[in-house]
Amino acid sequence: MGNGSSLDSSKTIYLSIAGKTEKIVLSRLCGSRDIHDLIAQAAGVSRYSEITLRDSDGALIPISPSMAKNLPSSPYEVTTTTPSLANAGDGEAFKQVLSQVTEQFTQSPNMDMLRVFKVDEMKLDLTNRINVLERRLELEGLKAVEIEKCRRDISDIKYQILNSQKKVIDFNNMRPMYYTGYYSALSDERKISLKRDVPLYPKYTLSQETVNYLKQPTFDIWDWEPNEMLSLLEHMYHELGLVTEFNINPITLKRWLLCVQENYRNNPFHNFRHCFCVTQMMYGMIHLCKLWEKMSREDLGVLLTSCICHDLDHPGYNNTYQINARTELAIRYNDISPLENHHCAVAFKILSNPECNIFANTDKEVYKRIRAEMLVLILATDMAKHKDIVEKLRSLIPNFEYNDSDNVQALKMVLIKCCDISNEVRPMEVSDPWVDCLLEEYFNQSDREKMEGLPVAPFMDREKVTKPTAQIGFIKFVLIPMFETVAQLFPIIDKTMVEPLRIARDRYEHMKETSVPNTSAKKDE
Ligand code: 0WF
Ligand code: ZN
Repeated sequence: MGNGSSLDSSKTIYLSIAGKTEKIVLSRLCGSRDIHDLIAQAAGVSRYSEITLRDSDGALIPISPSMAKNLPSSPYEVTTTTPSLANAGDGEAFKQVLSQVTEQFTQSPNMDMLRVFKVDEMKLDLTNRINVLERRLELEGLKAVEIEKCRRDISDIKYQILNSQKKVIDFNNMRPMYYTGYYSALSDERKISLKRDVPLYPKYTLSQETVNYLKQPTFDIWDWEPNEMLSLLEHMYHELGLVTEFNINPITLKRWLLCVQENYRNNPFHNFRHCFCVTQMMYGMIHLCKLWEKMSREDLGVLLTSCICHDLDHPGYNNTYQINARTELAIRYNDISPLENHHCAVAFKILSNPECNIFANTDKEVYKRIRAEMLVLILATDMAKHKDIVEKLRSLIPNFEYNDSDNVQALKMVLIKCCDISNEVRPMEVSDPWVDCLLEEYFNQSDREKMEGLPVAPFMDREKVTKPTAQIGFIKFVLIPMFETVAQLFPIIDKTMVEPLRIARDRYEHMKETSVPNTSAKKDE
């Protein structure tokens, strides 16, 4: 165990860090960057810090594998400089951001116990998110453009936290804190790299009861943890015969699902649970309508896969925001369905990785068809096209032909749209929290729009919208007419989906009539 003998594979260097002597052991394989990182670690600073070493005479010691060994009695003096947030994704700078935003909470004078509890929860959440970003910066090393993206993500988190302060007041007791997924807000390149591998995704044995329940629109999507949702999605592919149809390697299916999950962000609404919810509703509709009697397995695969991918990497701010704020997405897609185009792009980026490509074993022509169909279906989820898409199907119904691919495509477009906005079809206990989640996301957006001087839609404005007002018009004029159209082709939909919508509409109307507006309550006092 010599210190740097030529026969040794390691070399010990002594450092003086803030008056304390520390030692690092360098393997023969260490490069300059590794040594730099080791010193940074010993000094407790980010790897992006600049580090200077000097010997006892004050001479600079270059950090390199050939740096001279030293003795504990003459350690190298370490000085570090932390780059600013503007030019690097430094851990210290992130911590500054964290302390700034957490200060906002502690300065509030009227904090009751519940609020303190919720604020602590949110602080923890913020800390976790920042840790994830920090860890990625540390582990992966980022290019300037990625650091910039991370900075924007942190700014997004700041907005969310600032707005959640109001949320605590608005949404106390309205919904339990659900785990909404893994926070991922990284650049396109790193998004597709899978962070967890398949062995980390446990195998669940699904009971017959669960398997049957999964086919119902009444399925409680809140009951399941992220890994369980993955297993349920995996089950759907096997059960519908899609694994056989597309000759999917079962491990690839698992990997793909994991990768998809990691590419949903932890938004209040547009998160992996929403993806699961939409896909489960599609699975339910496939069974309710016995769609395999009318469509090919390939169609079913396209429907299910489009649902799973339809909101990939949703940033939590809608197309109107993207366009008005002139975001990168709006610029990239020339204001044309920027989000939906992005969801498609991320979906096919994931599939471009052979390890995650569930369609890798299909013929070129089949893949081409699947891709074209998925693009059509995911793009159809842009609500700006709602009227045209529903009217198109309505016009085809009198002469509907299942062997006409244009007719079937029009139906598939409406089916994915139905599933995407179908929360109110579900029992009240299941649908109700979704409204809170969506309003939370909307309020985040409108608060941001106000701060940035952008136009604000009234249905997103916390000063103007209530749950009944948000839902009544949406159920009456958007949901019921669309589901009634589908019910013309599949009468079972009337009892199983339209009827629950009518009940939800009546419930919200009753809620509206019986709720006392805040302003009049104040006047009466
Ligand atoms: C809150 C309400 C609303 N309610 C829902 O149940 C639901 C499901 N999906 N979505 C929903 N929106 C949206 C997520 C992204 C697109 C669709 N919104 C609808 C809005 C308030 O009010 C209206 C009502 C009619 C027409 C336009 C907006
Ligand atoms: Zn969606």
